[in-house]
Amino acid sequence: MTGYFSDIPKIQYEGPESDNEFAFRHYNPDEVVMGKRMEDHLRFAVAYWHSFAWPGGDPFGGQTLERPWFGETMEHARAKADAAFDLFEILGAPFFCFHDLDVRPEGESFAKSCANLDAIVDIFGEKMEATGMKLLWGTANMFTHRRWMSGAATNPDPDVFAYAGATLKSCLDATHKLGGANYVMWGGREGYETLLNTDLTREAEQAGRMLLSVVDYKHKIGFDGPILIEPKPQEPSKHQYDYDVATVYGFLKRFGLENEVKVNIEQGHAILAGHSFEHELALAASLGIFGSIDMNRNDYQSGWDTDQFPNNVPEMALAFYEVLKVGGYTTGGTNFDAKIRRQSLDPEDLVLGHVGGMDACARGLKAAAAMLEDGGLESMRDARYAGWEGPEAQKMLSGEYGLEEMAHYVETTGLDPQPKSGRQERLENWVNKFV
Ligand code: XUL
Ligand code: CO
Repeated sequence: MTGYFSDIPKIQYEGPESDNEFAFRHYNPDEVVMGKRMEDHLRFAVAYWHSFAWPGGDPFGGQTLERPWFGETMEHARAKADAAFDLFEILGAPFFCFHDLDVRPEGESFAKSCANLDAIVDIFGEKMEATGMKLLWGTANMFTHRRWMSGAATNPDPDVFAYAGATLKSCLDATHKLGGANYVMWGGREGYETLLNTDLTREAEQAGRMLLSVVDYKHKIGFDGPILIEPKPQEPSKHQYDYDVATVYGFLKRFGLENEVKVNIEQGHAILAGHSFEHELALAASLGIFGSIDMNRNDYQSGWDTDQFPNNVPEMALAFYEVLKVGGYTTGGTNFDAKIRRQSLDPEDLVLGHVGGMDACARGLKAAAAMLEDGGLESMRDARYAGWEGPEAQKMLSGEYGLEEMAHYVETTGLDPQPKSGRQERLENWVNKFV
């Protein structure tokens, strides 16, 4: 331990009755849920940016947090890595995630920035070897520096497009070298502020071309994790192109990438897009593109991305219900793209934010497993669609019956369909038995 977290013990599972705030009450890594250890189900990851690089700013005020590793030198970056791996160890989270900019200082040139990243990657490699930590995903920050203000791949300036390609290459290389399980692309500036200066057609072609190049390069270097796109409707762009799961799927189909690229779904982004989290998860599962989760709660009133640690167990239960239904994560995991509040100044706050989030997810997972094992929801849903098993229904579905045949069927049988209850209250009460 380097000192920053040295007063904080390693968090252990003590069970629901424990009064120890530095203990898990529900997250018990070895407990078996539906045939799999909880740790292997949940695959928790700590996000480097919020926990180690975020200074506590909001749209109206700057830095509130003070950390000994804040600063733009390699020495600071090494101290940050030491503190980060201390936190990983305290939490016992098996994975972490990072952007290039979170972990290394920006150099005076692109080559210098790459050299800084390489040096940190070597340090990460040693620390991962020593601790058993794994990388859930790496990514490029192509939204903070002013060069990205008009987009990265969708920039009107081809030089920025080139710089984005070079940046993506360096971050894919770093992720590959560290054995990352996935590579994420979130395009915060891939969108626009005003249509008055924006050529939508060109920008979509550019985004598609860049994604094709990323997929080509991934195969070339033998990176076998999936590329994940993280949808978000807006912020910082007024309109972001990767609006939601449905929009991303349309984009992937357009460029023939629907079998190559999946999605990283963030709870808060789903809310901003006007969806429920479980809608986005269920849709991704249904389209065969579910990849991973950024598990941070959004404030329902604020209208912007508050990135809070999850603590709403019923919401977690419905989310993990979808995850379990699709067979669980493969390469994906539960990344806390979550930050403490800007008034939460102490090292304990950072630890307890994660502890609470991990416990909320564990409770959600256990409730979801109990719901699935009970099977009540699925049988009630199946019953609702049971009519589709009938011979005429099958002919309509297969296309054997077109509109004329349907008209003939209705006329000859004198059909008069009667509405049936959707039973929502009954279903909500059923869910409440488990949470
Ligand atoms: C921004 C966001 C990002 C991505 C990675 O809202 O969620 O942190 O997860 O770039
Ligand atoms: Co995110």
